[in-house]
Amino acid sequence: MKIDAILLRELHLPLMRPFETSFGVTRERRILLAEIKSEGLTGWGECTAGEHPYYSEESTDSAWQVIVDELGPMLAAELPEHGSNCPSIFRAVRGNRMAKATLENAIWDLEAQREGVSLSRLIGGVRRRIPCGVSLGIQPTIPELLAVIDRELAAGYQRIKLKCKPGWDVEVFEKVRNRWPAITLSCDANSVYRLKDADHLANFDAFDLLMIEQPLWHDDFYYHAMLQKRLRTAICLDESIHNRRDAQAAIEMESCRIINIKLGRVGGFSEAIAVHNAALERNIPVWCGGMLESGVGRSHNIALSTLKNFSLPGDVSASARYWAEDIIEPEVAVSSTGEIDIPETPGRGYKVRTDLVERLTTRKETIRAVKTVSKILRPA
Ligand code: OSB
Ligand code: MG
Repeated sequence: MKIDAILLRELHLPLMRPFETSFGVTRERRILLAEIKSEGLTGWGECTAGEHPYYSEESTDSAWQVIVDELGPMLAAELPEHGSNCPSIFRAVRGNRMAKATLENAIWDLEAQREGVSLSRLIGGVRRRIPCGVSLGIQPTIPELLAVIDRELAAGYQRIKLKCKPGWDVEVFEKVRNRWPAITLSCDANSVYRLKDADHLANFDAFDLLMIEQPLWHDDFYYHAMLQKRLRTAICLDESIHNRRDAQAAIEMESCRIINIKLGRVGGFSEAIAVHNAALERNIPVWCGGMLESGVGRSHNIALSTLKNFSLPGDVSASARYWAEDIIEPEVAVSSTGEIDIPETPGRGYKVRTDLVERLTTRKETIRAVKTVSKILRPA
């Protein structure tokens, strides 16, 4: 396909509620959207980098620079036939996976539209609906958390994940389990504990958690393997897994029994599918993580979640949990049984509300093979 233009934009979207993790609080997202035009079609991608390089080394600003100066021009100079051509087009650039995924996922969207199939079908998805969970940030008080859980369970969500940190863990799990002995419950530490906390982490075993996500260092397999030997609860890796080799190594070392797959963290659909397949071959279940995406990134997550081995509920939930108004239509809705129906229309299956996107845009840049044209619309 001939790339006619790549348009990169930044949008500011306030979250319905602040989202607190062990690494900080997010109140507003700065979202980058890539719009790739080819032969009359438009493919969309979203960058999942955070506003600060806290979850990973990337940030909104680092991704902007790498896309505008490096990846965009590389892609615009090529004639990719498939989304799967992107990793080799971007090979000269090390890391910067979220920046790469922004463009690669838009090419997959374009490819699905050109083939007249849904993105789910294009990647070999087998599910017509996917099970959904929610990720609940650290709350000011335990009663407030219990009220939030009450609401999410009433909405139908199949799994509750609690962000945790020292001082917001065992006591919280105890109160939640006392109130709901049978719900599927998990936790996510975002790398806040150390191996010296192993005895403390072993206390989590009392609460029958489905998993504990990324308890130790963001770049570690070895100490997670040591920790896993001391826990009955399954460890799930998120931050540590960047590609298929990481997944293979972590599984062989028994660093985890479950893997969270995020499109941005692994660099796009090609590698996400490779990680999925590596886990499937070794009987390790996977689920789709979230990065507080707008509807564009969410629609990619929904398609990814239809692959066979996505057997656990993901952090893929309804638009209305995040945004007063999402930038897609229809918005992502979750049924009373906690499921999302997979759209069957060509591409991602959700239209982008281009007027709204245009109104929310704070900067945009058109990237061509040779030169770029920059426009600052209004100060951030
Ligand atoms: O670790 O899964 C995580 C959000 C930002 C950064 C990291 C994580 C998260 C979430 C949110 O847990 C999941 C969602 O999008 O609802
Ligand atoms: Mg996580």
